[in-house]
Amino acid sequence: MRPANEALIVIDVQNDFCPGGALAVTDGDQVVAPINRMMGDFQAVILTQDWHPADHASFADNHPGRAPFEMIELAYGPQVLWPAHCIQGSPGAAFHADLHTDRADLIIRKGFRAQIDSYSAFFENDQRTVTGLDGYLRSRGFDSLTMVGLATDFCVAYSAQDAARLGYKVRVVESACRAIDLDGSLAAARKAMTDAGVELLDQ
Ligand code: VGL
Ligand code: ZN
Repeated sequence: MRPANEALIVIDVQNDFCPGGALAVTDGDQVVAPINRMMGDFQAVILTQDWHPADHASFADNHPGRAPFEMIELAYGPQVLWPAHCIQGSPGAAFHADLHTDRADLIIRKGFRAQIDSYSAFFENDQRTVTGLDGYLRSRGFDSLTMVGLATDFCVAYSAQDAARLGYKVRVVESACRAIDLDGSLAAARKAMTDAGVELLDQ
């Protein structure tokens, strides 16, 4: 068992990011078994859940004439347009059925404001709006975080970098993550995480 200052943060292991989902990550479902095993080693488990309203500004459908994976400019800067995914209350937004969600102390939802996307579990994409996770973790005394889940190069990478900037010791276990890998985004995310002081581990 790992010490009491360490928490496992499980990012977005939801149906829409798994094979057959609206924004399927290749082999996304392969993270479930290793994550379930890792849960047994940690005293605290926190899940994040991407949770968008249907009119979310990150959905290509809400920008006539635009297609998924194009870039647009929103009030806070550049934003990738995604296929509609993880719509609040939909089956795609539910956790993968085999994920041991009963182990979670906290489920934190993100991306619920129509005008702001939120890759990170700490700050939305405007880099100012907080989710509240930092306060929760600090008040429970966690200073060391292990991150796993989907997708390596978006929500995991943004969460890991924000956590490192906030002063946490951060590890990402890559064997329990899978990437979208859009135009080299995985290589860029790995470099950005390493530069931010995040430790990348195989297992
Ligand atoms: C994610 C794109 C859009 C993720 C969420 O979980 O990595 N990526 N929404
Ligand atoms: Zn999303």
